[in-house]
Parts: sequence; C-alpha cells; structure tokens
Amino acid sequence: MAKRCAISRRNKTPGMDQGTILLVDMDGFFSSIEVVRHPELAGLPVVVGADPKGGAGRGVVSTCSYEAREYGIHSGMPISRAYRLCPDARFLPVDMALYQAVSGRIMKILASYADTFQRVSIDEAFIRVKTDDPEDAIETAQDIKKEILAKERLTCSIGMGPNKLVAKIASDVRKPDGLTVVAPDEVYEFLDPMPAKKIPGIGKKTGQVLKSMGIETIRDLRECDARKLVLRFGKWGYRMHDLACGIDRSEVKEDHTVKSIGRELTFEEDTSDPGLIYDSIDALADATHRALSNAGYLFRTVSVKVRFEDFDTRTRSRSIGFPSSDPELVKNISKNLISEFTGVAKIRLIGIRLSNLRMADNGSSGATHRCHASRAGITRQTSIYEFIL
Ligand code: DCP
Ligand code: MG
Repeated sequence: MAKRCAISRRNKTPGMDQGTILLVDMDGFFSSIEVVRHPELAGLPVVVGADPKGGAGRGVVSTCSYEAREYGIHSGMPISRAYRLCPDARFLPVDMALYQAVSGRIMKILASYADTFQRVSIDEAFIRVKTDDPEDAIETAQDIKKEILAKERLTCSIGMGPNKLVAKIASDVRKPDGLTVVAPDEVYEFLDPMPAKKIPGIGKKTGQVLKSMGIETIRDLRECDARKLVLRFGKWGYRMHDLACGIDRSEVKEDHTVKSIGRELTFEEDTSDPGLIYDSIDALADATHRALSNAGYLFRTVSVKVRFEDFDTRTRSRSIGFPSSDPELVKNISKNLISEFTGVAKIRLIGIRLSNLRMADNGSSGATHRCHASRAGITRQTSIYEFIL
C-alpha cells in the first residue's frame, strides 16, 4: 500500500530542489521473469543461479523468489547452502539474454515517464519527474506499476523522495510491490530511526567505527558534530553527515560510462593445481577481452581476484602507461599477478577485471578489436551485468 502524504513545497532542506525523484526497483527480478515464463512456479520457492548438483554445486544464488526467501535463501549465498535450506525449491540456471531483453523493455517504459532518467542496474532506475503537484508524482508511480504489470506481468517497488538518497532508501521499505512516499518535510522523521548502515557507503567497517563513537542510528549521525566525523573520516565525514540530514545534491543523469569489464569462475573443486589455474586464467582473459572488444573499449588496468577455500578473498592490480586492446597483455599481466597466490592455499574462485577504460578510436583498436563507439549503451551494459554475475 502506498503511503500517501501531502508533499509540502515549503521549508525545503538544502539539496532538495530537484523536483521529485523516484527509484524503481523490480521485485526478485530474475526469478520473477522465470515465473512469468513458467507460470506453474507461481507461489513456489524458485532459486536462480548455479547448478546445485544435489548440494555439491559450487556457484552462488543470483536471486530467488520471495517464497524462497522465507527459507533464508538470498542473493550471493553459496548454492549448496541454498539447496540445504530448501532442497525442494525449483533451481533454474541464469538466462541473462532473456533478463536483459526484459530489462531493456522495462527501461524504455520507465524512461517514457521521466523528465531525466538514470539506469543504475539491470532492474533499477532513477526517474526525475517535473511536476509541481505531489499527487501527480504519486499518480505517475502508480501508472508505472500498472504499465509494467500489464506489459510484463512483473511487479516493482518504488521509493519517492526529494532526492536520490531518500528515494533509494524508500524503495527498500516496502517490498514486493511497494510504494513509499517521503515528503521533503518528512525526511528526518523517515530517516532518523534507521540504522546508520542504511546510508549508501556505510558498510560493516565504517559501521563498527561509528558504533565505537556511540552512533547507531541515522539520527545519532545527524546529531553528531560534523567536525568530529571529519576528524575521523576526512571528507567522507562531511558527506556522511549531509546524507544523515537527508541532503543529497547528486543529480539524476544517465551514465553511459562503463567502469570495468570482468569475468570470474568458481572451480568444481578447490584447487592448487597451477596447470588448471593458468589454463583458467587464459580462458577468463579471452572471455574478458572479447567483452571489452565487443563494447569498443581499451583498458589500462588489469586486476585479478582470488578466493581461497576459506573464502578469504584477495585482489591485485597492475596498470600500464597506455590504453591497450592487446589480449596477450591481459593474459601475461593476469598470470603474473596470480602467481603470488598459487601454492599458498587451495583456490575456490578466480576472476579478471579490466578497468580504467577508454573508448577505442576508429582504427586504434586494431582489426580484430574493432571500435563500436556508436553501439547503444545496452551492449556496454551487457558486460557489466555479466561481471556482476
Ligand atoms: N543479482 C545477482 N547477484 C547478486 C545480486 C543480484 O545476480 N548478488 C541479480 C539478480 C537479481 C538482479 O540482479 O534479480 C537484481 O538485483 P536486486 O538486488 O534488485 O534483487 P532482486 O530484484 O532479485 O530482488 P529485490 O526484490 O530484493 O529487488
Ligand atoms: Mg530488484
């Protein structure tokens, strides 16, 4: 149910003069799409991710239906654990091509309602609506929900607020199929009781430091002297304090820039076999490089990630002095970086990531790595999502 509030135009907090911002986040996205494809699964626990192999599978859960969440299953959990929690769940493989196609259609719908639009992930986008009437903005949110449900048979949750921070936090308050509206003069009331870690950027570590300073809620943070936070956290202390006051000046704008492209794999069995590790690095380097070329980018930084059998995870990076599209360079640097970790302990997962990207100019990326500077953002996004997986 929507929380309907009169949105006051008076007494605006600084940084809240951007119109009304909506954050739309699809509910259980991959699993909901699977239920549309297999309607007989409606109401059942559905898990999308790696093959559980009767409990011996090695990958992770991508997402699961809300019914599966009742068993304690969630995104990122080892699939073997999900299997133990609910062996009767329906386990389905990831069909990225389908999810991207659905995402593309949904983003088109969302963009059609927006004054400005910013896609933030495969199932999430900010929309700025230019209306002076708060009831109009609420109606827009309801129309968005109706249109997505009618056209795709999917539900979403929407947070509405005077800026991106508030909209984002609000979108998570009621899920699935929620609509949460926060008026500018209700921001303190809305944020104050929440734990400080609800603020994007405050993770476990920062949360622990804040706790040691006696700060647990957003209200504690807001009431804390900003200078104290700056002494402890530097510039981030200011920003943190602003956010706790509900102030977020960041604008809704489409970001076409791909930050990084990567691939990772989990071994069937933890391994310390250098032959297998180096062969896998070759395969990963090829796959990562192919994605880079398809998206029309050059890289300057190569990173490798290693997860050991005890889940201890390490990364190492190396940058070169010039943007390159050379696949051999990716292989050589990756092998060099990973050599530090071979022979230490058994490895569960390895990954390669290319970052510090530049668009390739025509010709400079070479015949085999043609530039596709005019490709639509969707191709570039493909690589990001594959990396997330
Ligand atoms: N995803 C993934 N691995 C993760 C997290 C997410 O593959 N660790 C994928 C699957 C999700 C999609 O991204 O369906 C969107 O992520 P969300 O965090 O929005 O999760 P859901 O949409 O599945 O659920 P919610 O209803 O909580 O938004
Ligand atoms: Mg979602």
